[in-house]
Amino acid sequence: MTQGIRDTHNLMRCVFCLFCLSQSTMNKKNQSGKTRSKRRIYFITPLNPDNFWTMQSSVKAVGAKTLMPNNTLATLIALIPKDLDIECAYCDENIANIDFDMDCDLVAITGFTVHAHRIREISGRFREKKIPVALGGPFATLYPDEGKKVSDHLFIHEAEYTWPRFLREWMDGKARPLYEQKSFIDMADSPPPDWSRIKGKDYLYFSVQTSRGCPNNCDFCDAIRLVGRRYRTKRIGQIMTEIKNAYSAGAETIFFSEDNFFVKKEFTRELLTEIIRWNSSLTIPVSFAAQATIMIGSDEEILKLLADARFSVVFLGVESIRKECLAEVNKGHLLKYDPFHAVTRLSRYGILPFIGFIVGFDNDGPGTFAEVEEFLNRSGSPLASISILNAPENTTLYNRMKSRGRIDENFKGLWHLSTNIIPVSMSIHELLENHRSLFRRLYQPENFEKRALDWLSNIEYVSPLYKHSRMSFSKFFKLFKIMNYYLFHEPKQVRRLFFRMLKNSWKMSPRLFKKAIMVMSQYCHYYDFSHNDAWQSYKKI
Ligand code: B12
Ligand code: SF4
Repeated sequence: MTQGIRDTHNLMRCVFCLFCLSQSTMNKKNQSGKTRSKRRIYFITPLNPDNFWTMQSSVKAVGAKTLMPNNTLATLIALIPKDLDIECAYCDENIANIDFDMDCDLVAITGFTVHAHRIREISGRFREKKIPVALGGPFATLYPDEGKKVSDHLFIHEAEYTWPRFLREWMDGKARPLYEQKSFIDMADSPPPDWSRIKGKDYLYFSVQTSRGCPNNCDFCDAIRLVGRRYRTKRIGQIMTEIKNAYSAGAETIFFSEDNFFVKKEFTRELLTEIIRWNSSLTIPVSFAAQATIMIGSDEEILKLLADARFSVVFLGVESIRKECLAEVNKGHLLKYDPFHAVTRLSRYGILPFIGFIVGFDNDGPGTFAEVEEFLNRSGSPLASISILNAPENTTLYNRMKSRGRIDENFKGLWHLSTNIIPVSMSIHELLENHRSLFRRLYQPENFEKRALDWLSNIEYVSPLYKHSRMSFSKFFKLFKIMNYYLFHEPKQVRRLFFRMLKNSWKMSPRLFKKAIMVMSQYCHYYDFSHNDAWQSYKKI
């Protein structure tokens, strides 16, 4: 389906929605005294603070507004029982301003710890107007005492069962202040997200969640407190429906929204086989991205399936190349895999390893930064995210650091700029300075260029399944926009690098040209982030 047709489809859906909203059957008085036919819930995703993960430059370069739409709210909307007279208003604050005068009966907010400040502000504004607030998500679940203060209805853990129950009670005027899901839900009961309120072209990626839970137990991780250690998957048919829905809503790249995509081989193999069947039949296929541990690099069969399914990027949690660092935080499960092999194998299949490193372990030292740089150069890895070890509250790491008097009670959740751990292997100043200068060195145009060309020349397999696929008009337009971005937003040396990369990749092979564009669409984010103002204020965080 072309972007144009998809847009028309979305527009028709919007018009249809407005028509529905205007139908007045049983008019009720709402809290503001106005007359409306149905109860209205205003769903809000708070603004992301400026941080590495907003990938703002890559987003801007392709003309989108933010990285990806919120899976959570789209899931909550899909969970509204059809027999209840409820209508929805929706705001992703990363796309549009919140309408604080919205005529609504309830505000539903989601958010991570990084959103805590904004959640407080938004909730305060609506509660001042006597509009009740429902709050759920990682912040609400991990900090319930804080959550209670800023909401009227707090949701702890997953809400597939509690949200519909709440809605019925709320309609009957019997809603309670606390809804807690005590056991993990069956993923078969999580419905496909309802994307009808978003515009595909506002987003760089779409998200589809295939599983929850991770069997590992890393000391610094709060994901397992949210979703548990039992790996629970959706059914393959369910996932394929979600993928197809995302495609119809305008997705060009789908990001699998789970902490660890590769846990059970049988499941991953079956899912990838289905994706290949579907994607290779499309004239304009989609690309995929996911997060996984380096275990994925140990399986040649899965790597080929990933390439055939059209995975362009895998966020690969290497974390550290010092074994003692991994052991220190209970990441022993990674010790049996060689990160160098994982990275280079992924690259051989033309999949960009977007490597996740963490620095600031007790077993790190001033030499760590050069080791990371050497690893990336040697493995020909163009892109890596380097974060600083943090100890989120109530994790094993937090408790350990706390008992040693090494916690600076100021957890901001911005792992790329600050830490709440008082380091032992170097001073905090040394850690932050070394981290920052490593980031800068890595993304200097000439250093990046060498790694990027190495990565391209290491590619051995490009799936033949998409030989006859077409580039959509929208993709073509994006290429034009990326070019525009480099021409008008980047300094001369970066601009020149862009054109050199296009020329050199074309010379290597026209098939590598598209890969070079993909890498370059990401690089601008890394370059800009390493020169971003956020770093200027990191000492104050
Ligand atoms: C996809 C994802 C991302 C995407 C962003 C997706 C987006 N647009 O929101 C990317 C890759 C960009 C990302 C970035 C980051 N992420 Co992230 N991410 C995830 C991931 C893997 C899945 C989230 C998801 O889609 N869930 C699917 C939905 C359906 O589930 P849910 O949100 O939990 O919602 C359910 C319930 O919580 C509840 N619920 C939620 N909200 C509400 C609201 C109401 C009113 C109700 C009733 C119920 C309810 O109902 C839902 C259905 O059960 C989670 C891991 C995880 N296991 O959850 C981490 C996770 C949420 N991320 C995390 C972190 C730390 C980050 C970063 C800060 C990373 C960093 N270190 O710098 C950045 C911040 C980005 C930013 N927003 O600025 C942490 C959050 C921990 C915390 N204490 O807040 C998690 C848990 C991962 C972890 N390892 O700890 N992330
Ligand atoms: S592998 Fe990732 S999601 Fe799993 S426990 Fe470790 S940090 Fe958390």
